Amino acid sequence: MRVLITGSGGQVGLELISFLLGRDHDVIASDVAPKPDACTHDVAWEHLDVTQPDEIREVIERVRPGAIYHLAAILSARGEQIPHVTYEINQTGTRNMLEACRELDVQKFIFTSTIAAFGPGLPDPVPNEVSMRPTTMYGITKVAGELLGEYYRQKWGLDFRGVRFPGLINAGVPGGGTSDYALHMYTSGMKDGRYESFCHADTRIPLMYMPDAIRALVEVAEAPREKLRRSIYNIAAFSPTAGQIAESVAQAIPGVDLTFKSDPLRQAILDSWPRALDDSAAREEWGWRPQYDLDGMTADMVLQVRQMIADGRL
Ligand code: AKB
Repeated sequence: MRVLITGSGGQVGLELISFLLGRDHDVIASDVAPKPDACTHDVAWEHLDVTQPDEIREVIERVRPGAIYHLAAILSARGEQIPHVTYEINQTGTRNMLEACRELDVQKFIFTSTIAAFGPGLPDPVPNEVSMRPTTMYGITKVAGELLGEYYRQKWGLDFRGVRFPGLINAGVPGGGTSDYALHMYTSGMKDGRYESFCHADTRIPLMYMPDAIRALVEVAEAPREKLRRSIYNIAAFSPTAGQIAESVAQAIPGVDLTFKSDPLRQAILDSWPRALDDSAAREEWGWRPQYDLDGMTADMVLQVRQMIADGRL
């Protein structure tokens, strides 16, 4: 099946392209930005601004995807700097994409939601279905995207499905998230020998290594519809404190200097998110299982980041 990916140049998009091409999918990448050097694949790359309905229709009519992975979004920390732009891209952009699918008869829409869609004061771990009252523009637009997609599914039969990602870690350049402190402990820790996290050492949020996240997204996309009793699934891997991540990194990179200095704005965002997610629905309905724990991720990250530094990519 031909798949169209929006927001292909981001942290998730570049990894999703590699994964899908490796499985012989017919992939059309798209982004508002040109193909970045980090994308070394020979993949079709369309200019696509999700705030522009005419442009969306033109691309979809031409490439005729059977499914769309909708990744285009501004993340939480960046989103608080530019909330109005975030609303346009995340909220209006998602509506535009869903509407184009309805008009042009695209069958399947895969949505990436997030732990940021939840708000404070919830049970630990947070169940799949719970009252969602996020405090960031990013979180608000992701809840709205979940609800809107569900509406298109019920009213017009669009096969809408997706996952709520934890904070994602990979050997790459992050894009404005509040969970990025975890990634920087590895990348800056190895490149510069030090990193000061912008949160307290006891900050704890759900995290996941990117290979698990990409596999989850493709597994939910390809699960038989009759197995799915809902549209959006919590997925979980591990929930270490920031201090525990620092310990894991320090064991793998002796001498690295990892310190903590909380930034009030980003700390407040992190404190509003779940400590852990209950992913039993994903496990039961489509067999989700993470493969990486914290130390497994650290072992692989160290190899990946070392290679990036050696190649001059970091
Ligand atoms: C962010 O930090 O905004 C994202 C997320 C948790 O969705 N990584």
